[in-house]
Amino acid sequence: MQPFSAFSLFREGLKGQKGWTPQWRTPEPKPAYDAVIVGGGGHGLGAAYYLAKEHGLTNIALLEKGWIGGGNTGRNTTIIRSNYLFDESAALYDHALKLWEGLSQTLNYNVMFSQRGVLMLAHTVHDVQSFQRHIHANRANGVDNEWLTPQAAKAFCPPLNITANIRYPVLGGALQRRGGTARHDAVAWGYARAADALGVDILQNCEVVGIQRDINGAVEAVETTRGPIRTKKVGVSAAGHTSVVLGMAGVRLPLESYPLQALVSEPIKPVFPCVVMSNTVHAYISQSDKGELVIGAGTDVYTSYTQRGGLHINSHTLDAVCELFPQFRRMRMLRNWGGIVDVTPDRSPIIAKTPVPGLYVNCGWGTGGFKATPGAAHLLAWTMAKDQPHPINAPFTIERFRDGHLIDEAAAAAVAH
Ligand code: FAD
Ligand code: PYC
Repeated sequence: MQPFSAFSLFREGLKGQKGWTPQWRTPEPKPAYDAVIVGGGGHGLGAAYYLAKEHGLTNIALLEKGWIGGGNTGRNTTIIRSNYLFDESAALYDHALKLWEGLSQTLNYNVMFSQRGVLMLAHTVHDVQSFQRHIHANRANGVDNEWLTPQAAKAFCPPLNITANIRYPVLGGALQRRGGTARHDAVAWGYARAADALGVDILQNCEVVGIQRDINGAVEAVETTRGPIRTKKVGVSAAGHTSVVLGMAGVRLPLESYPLQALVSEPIKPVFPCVVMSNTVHAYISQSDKGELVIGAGTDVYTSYTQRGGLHINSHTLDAVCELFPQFRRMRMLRNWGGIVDVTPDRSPIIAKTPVPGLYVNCGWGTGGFKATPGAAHLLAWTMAKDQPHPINAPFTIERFRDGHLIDEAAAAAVAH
């Protein structure tokens, strides 16, 4: 309520008279930033970078509640591939893979992208048929993928056990040679350094705790643990916590958050030349440049926001790894950890405008968004800058869950959901 005075009555009385301008009124405060990104993982940092680099919006703040790269970006097993079944997904993930191919040059920072090949093992007739379907669909979309016999799989990955009398014998595998790994936290640092050089303000230890909307419902500010920040454009890229942040603006999303775990062995000399994934026995493994075997486990069966998970999940994964690679039985685990992934009903992401003007979201990458980092970032920046999606992310809307236009990629995901 405005204070009531003779002066305010006089001012109100003048209103409506022709040519009157309320010069003495406090002008609406200017937004402090042209855009704010919530979340300092690879996706958020990359979006800030592309907004500045490709769309000329350099007055940007990126707000991270912890430290940059401390979320899933620094916790994942770094597998990069684009061998997805449906046209929409293949286009999305291959867009990302093409950006990965030039990323170290683009950022002038070595993200250690290594195209050592991703081999997905088939253990049942169903696996064989499903992977061959993927191979045909991928090739039709211009995405590389090829079938390997068990012998060819072993030649590609010598530690692989292809004896026929094991519980889940290897019947062959689908190999994407352009797939591989990258150094996960270097991706966060590379984007952060490049964004910073373009003038982006990166604020760590700055949690977003509210989103303010104006009288028309559009975004006008974010509230943070370090005070309010005025802005008319907010992009949320807060994996695992997206529904919490979007809830601050009254937007409900069909997301569930689960812990997903990984672990590494003690470091050893190079023994493992590629990435191997097996849905059926549930194991995925590669070797980092530091020498550790990087092993991914499954999601917990309960929703949770804890950055750890049940120990039995790791123990099942280790059983599977030891069946496929018996020589690793004597290895010791160095450390394990978890991250929180948010999952949509069709296991495909959302990169879209929201019903709130000025609010954009990138989420729902579940267990597989590291590979998408440059692509997701690039498309979120595009969508924010132009207030409309790029043709590649146009199908990945929130409304698809209402309208039934699902992109049901569950079959292509390589980890249990
Ligand atoms: P994050 O890196 O999690 O960044 C989001 C940031 O938002 C966090 O830093 C968080 O602190 C911040 N935040 C949250 N709430 C707020 C708030 N209110 N205010 C401010 N900041 C906030 N994907 C693959 O493609 N290949 C893999 O091999 C793979 N393996 C995985 C293994 C594990 C164990 C896990 C956990 C995930 C794996 N993923 C994998 C998935 C992948 O890690 C994620 O999809 C991807 O890293 C998401 O990146 P991001 O930048 O969106 O999220
Ligand atoms: O999506 O490829 C993937 C993946 C591997 C491990 C976790 N996600």
